[in-house]
Amino acid sequence: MDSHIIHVDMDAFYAAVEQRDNPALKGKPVIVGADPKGRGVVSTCSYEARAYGVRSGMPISRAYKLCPRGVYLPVNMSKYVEASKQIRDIFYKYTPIVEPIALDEAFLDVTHSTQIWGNPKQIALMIQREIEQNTRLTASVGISYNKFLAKLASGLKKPKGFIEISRDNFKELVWPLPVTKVWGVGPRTKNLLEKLNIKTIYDLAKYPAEDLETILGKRGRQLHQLASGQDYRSVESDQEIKSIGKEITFDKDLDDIIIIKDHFRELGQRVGNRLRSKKLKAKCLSIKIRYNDFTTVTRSCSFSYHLSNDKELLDGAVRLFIDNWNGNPVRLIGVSVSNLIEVYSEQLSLFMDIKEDIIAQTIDNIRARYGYNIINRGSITKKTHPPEKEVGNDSR
Ligand code: TTP
Ligand code: MG
Repeated sequence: MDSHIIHVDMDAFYAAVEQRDNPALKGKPVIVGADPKGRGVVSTCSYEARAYGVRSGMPISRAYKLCPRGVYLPVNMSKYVEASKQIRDIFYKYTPIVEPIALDEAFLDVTHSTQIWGNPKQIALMIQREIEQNTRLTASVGISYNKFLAKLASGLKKPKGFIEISRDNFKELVWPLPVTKVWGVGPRTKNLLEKLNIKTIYDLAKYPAEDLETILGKRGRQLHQLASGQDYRSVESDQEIKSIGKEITFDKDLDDIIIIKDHFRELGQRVGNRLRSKKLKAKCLSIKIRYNDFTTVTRSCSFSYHLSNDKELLDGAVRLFIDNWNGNPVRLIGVSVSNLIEVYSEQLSLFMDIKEDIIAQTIDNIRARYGYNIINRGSITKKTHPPEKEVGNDSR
C-alpha cells in the first residue's frame, strides 16, 4: 500500500508574518533580513518584492539596488517561532508522524489518519484552511505517495498551492520540469547533466541508471530513482533534537584546500563531541559551503548505521567537501548531523567501529576534565583553537 505524505510550506513566511501584523504593508514589497546598508543577506521577501527579482540569500545591498522603494525589516524571530508553534499544533491534530524541516515547513505521514479524517486530499485541505484561520497566514501543500514528490508538489504553484501528485498524473506533472527541481541537483550537477543533454526530469529518468552511476557515483542512481518517482525515505517523526550543527564564517574568504579541510575536521570533531554529550548517534551527515558570492550548497550522505565517533564524521565531512567544492573562495562552512537516535535505543550493529567509539569517549573524558583544546586528533594539522565565529545549535 502506498504511503500518504503531505508537505506543508508557508508562503513568504517571515514577510507574510510582518504583513499580517502591519496591514499597511499588505501588497507592498517587503524584504526581511539584514540592514540594507550592510553586508548581510535577504532572509526572505514578499511575493511583491520577488517581482523585482529579490530572493532569499541574496546580498541585501543587491536587493536594495533592485528594489529601492521596498520596505526593509529586520528579522523578528520570536514572532515567527510563535506562528511556527501554531502550525505544528495543527499538524499533530491530524497525525503523530510529523517531521518539521524548518520553522515553516514539515512533512506529515497521514497514511493511518485516513480512517478518522478522510482521504489525504481532504486532510490537506483541512490543514491548509485551519492554518489560514488560526494564523491568518497562507500555506502551500503538496500531497503524494513519497516525500520527494510531496515537497515538489507544494512548490509547484505557490502561494496557496494545493497539488496532488498521484501515480496517474506523475508523468504529466513531473517529467516536463527542469532537473533542478530534483532534490540535490544544484548548479554544479545541473551543468554536469546538461553536458549529457539532460535538461528535464524526463531526460534524467530516461538516461540509463548504470551510466549515471558511472558518472556521478551512488548519487547518480539516487537521482535516477527520484526522477522515476521513487523515494523510500520515511517521515521521521522524532520530536527530540532533529539535528546538531556547527558553522564557521571566516574572517577572510578561503581557497586553500588544506586549510578548509582542516576546518571541516575541526567542525566534525565539535559536532561529534556535542552528539556524544547528548547521548545521541547520527545516521546522516551534511555539510554546507557558502561561497564568496553567497551561493550556498548543502550536501549530505547517510551511514549504514548510527554513529557518533569523530573519525567517520570528520572523514565524511572532508569527503563531501572534496566531492562538491567548485574551487571558488569559501566564506562559510558548516557540518551537521541528523537522523538521530538515543544511544540506549540503538540496535547494536555488526559493522560498528567499537575502537573508534572508545577513542572518542576517551578524548571527551580528557576534554571534560582539562578543557577542549588540551587534546586533538592527529589528523588535524592546523593550530587548533575554537573557531572565532562559530555558530550553531541543536535544532528541533
Ligand atoms: P522558505 O520556505 O524557503 O521561503 P518562504 O517561506 O519565505 O517563501 P516561499 O513562499 O517560497 O516558501 O523559507 C522559510 C523562511 O526561512 C523564510 O521566510 C525566511 C527563512 N529563510 C532564511 O532566513 N534564509 C534563507 O536563505 C531562506 C531560503 C529562508
Ligand atoms: Mg516557505
